[in-house]
Amino acid sequence: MYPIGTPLSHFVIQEQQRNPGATGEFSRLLHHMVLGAKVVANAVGHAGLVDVLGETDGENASGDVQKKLDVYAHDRFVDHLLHSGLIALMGSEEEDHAILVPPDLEKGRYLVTMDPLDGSSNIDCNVSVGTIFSVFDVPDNVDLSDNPDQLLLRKGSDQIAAGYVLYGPSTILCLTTGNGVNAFTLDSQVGEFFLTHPDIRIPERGRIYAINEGNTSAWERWTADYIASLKGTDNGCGMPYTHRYVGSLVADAHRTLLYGGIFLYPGDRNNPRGKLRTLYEAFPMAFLTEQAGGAATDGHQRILDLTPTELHERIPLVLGSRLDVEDAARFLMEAV
Ligand code: P6P
Repeated sequence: MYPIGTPLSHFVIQEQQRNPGATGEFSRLLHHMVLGAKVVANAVGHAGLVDVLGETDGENASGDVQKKLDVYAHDRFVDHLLHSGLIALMGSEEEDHAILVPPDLEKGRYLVTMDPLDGSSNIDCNVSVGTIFSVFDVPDNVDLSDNPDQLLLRKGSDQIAAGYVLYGPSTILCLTTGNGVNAFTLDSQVGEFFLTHPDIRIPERGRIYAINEGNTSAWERWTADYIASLKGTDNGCGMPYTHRYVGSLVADAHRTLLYGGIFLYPGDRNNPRGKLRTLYEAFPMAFLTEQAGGAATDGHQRILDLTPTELHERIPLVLGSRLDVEDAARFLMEAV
């Protein structure tokens, strides 16, 4: 375990040295991702002062109205990552199709999928928002120009790294490369992230549940019964859970990772596939949660065992403390 205060740059190099075959390319990729995060953190922090609030007249592939900061964040991350010379292809919530590396830029071996700014409905009222990303190795012997969207449709367990940046009271980068989860806090005066949450382990059970109660009337029976159990004493804690819901996946997932409990965005009668996207929301959050000792399913199956069939596919998401996710699964199985 690394000592609190370890600079991210030291952590990345020392992790690289732990992997004999490491070429240093992933370390360089992370550097470009982190540079994008610092630039976006600065913009988010000044959103009220410069003209990046409000909506554009565009929509993304999922039909969400694009906020100016959505597009700004997308443009910054795409620019920094494509100029790294380490990218084969990118996928973004803000782009209908795979993003190809322009012919004048060097290509690399990594696929990056991301939600450049998640929670954008919260931006204009100064509630925490975040960036979510996954990294995959490009498969061998593929023609990147041959159906690039299809190349991004990887299995969740193929991720080699995943992380999020939470733009909140402080800016926190939470990262896994498959050897546990570590979180770093940005010292904006120094311009560097420093380790503040080494080796995060999610409690085996928590006492907080997060779900949009506004969807109660559309919930499937199992969801209604499970949530009702959390409000009473007939549950794993023997007492009522607390409800917390930010409406920004990164904020809700970060709290769940640190405090334990469960986050649910299940399918319901209005939206059988729920709302969250498989590739750049569920996959990275599932990888991080499992690496911290928790669990993540679509209600039935382990998220990381799944492979999306289209770039912006939606999926129900249940993630958090292992025992809480198991309890929810029992309600679902009993309802089948
Ligand atoms: P609802 C934000 O728009 C987002 O994509 C996630 O960050 C968040 O978990 C979810 O949607 C909130 O959706 O329907 O509860 O507002």
